[in-house]
Amino acid sequence: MKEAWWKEAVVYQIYPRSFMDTNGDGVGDLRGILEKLDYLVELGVDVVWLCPIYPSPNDDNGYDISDYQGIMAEFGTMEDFDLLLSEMHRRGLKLMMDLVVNHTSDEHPWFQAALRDPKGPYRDYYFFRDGREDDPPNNWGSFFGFSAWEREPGGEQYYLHLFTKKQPDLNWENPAVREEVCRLAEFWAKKGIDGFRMDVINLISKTPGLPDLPGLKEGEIKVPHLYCANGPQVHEYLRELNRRVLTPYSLMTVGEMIAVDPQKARLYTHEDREELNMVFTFEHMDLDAVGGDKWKLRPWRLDEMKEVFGRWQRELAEGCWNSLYLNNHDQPRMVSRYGDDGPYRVESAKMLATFLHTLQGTPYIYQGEELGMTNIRLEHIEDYRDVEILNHYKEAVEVFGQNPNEVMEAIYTKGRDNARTPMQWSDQPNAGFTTGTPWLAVNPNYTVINAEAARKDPDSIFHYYRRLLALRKQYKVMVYGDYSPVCEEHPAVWAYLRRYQEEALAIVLNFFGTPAEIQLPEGTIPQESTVLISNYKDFPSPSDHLSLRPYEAVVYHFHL
Ligand code: ISL
Ligand code: CA
Repeated sequence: MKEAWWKEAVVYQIYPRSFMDTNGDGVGDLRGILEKLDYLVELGVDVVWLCPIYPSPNDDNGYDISDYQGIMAEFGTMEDFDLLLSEMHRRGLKLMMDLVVNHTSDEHPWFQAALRDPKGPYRDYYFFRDGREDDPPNNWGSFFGFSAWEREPGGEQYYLHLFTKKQPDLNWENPAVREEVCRLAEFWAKKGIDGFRMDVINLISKTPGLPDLPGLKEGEIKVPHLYCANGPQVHEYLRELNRRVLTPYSLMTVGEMIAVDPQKARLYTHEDREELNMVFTFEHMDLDAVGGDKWKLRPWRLDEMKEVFGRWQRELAEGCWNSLYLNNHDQPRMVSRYGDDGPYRVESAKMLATFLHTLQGTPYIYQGEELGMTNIRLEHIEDYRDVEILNHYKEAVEVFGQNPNEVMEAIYTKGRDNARTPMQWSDQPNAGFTTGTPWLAVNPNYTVINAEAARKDPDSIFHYYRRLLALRKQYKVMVYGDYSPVCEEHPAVWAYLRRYQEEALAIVLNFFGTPAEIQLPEGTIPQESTVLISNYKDFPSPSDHLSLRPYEAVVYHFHL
């Protein structure tokens, strides 16, 4: 096992729009992040990943970029950015920027030039194709509903957009596009940033010819994973970027990847291949969806979670590395989804934290997770801001005639705005996030769930995270240890061992709100073990037979 700083790091993800507003316009900003750096230091994280902060029409909140080398006016200026970066470095924090280069905004000068001049050099930066009669060029659907093709304004052709129609896909087959990407990545690298989180980066190589998906009915459309994910040239493109920018500037990288399994992830992350450090998988995120359709709800199952995590832990153990997350700006709140956001909110949030921070990989904390922030239910569809939610509602209700109440239920469970409500800093109006009107509703539970209260309470989820992060610094086994499950078939308890050099951990987690008993093989947890952390005031002493309370989590440590 090769040791590396980014394997030992814990990353904190900031959604700048919702983090902290300092000028009362209801939108978070860079000065707000600056104000809260000491909070992050107190928590003990090492790296901050900033969701996009570049100029953007905000059709998809910054994931539609119109200038890759500027700062969104709402968020501040380049001076603010430079100050933020140097203040981060002064505190020992590293900065990871979001690199969104599968697509640009339709308001990006490249796309505007492509529209203006169909014969000019920018046309081939994108995918423009003729339609078929009155239909789009093929049967591909966008990730956000409706066709992946839009007729160009005032022109004859269609352009491809795997996300919203304001996010035209870049054509990476064009060497000029790859050149631009290297240049803009290098612009930030030269400023001294420490890494990139790469948005849907395995979609950059499309199957040549953009063929129709097989097996669809006349007029039917579908997201074309088969022809847009892990395409023929993706590794070549990533290696080029790695050779020219990532390695020369020693950047930490994580690629967000739709439709990867561990075998594919090995190709992206193996240390000898010089592509990326790690990927964000979706396999565990898909376990409460029917057929990969996030809006078709089904309950997640512990056995399936164990199977997915176990497989990733095992398959990436040699020469590769995992990222570990249970929520982000695209996913519902972890405590609402996998724990209990009612009576056992605190216990279950701590249990889930224990889980993530005791697996092999680099953990990612999404803002507010350390407070146990929860999902939200807003009464009217008009109260929502996320383009994915709004498009889905429109398509589901208007095109497919689904029952609006059922559609709203799915939005309450899965919608991205669950994660995007403003950070809850205090019990002051608007949770201390803004003195103005927040761009998205604040969760009314801020009076109880907020950073100020959490910092004062030694038993809070916040302080539990601090302890977990401190333990990772102290015990290498927590970072590098291998993963071996124990009693994998247990219906309620997730138990596993980690071993590294002379040290071992035994982790036992009750994933449900009812008491659970577990009989471990003899000697699994030796008598002389000590407890590193647990989420109740007392804990079961080392034994092969454990009785666990609801959502109880215990980490035992012993020497081999
Ligand atoms: O949000 C999702 C879960 O349903 C996905 O469909 C999501 O769009 C996918 O995870 C890709 O996400 C990334 O790229 C999108 C952007 O909207 C997301 O915020 C970003 O994380 C397009 O840039
Ligand atoms: Ca602001």
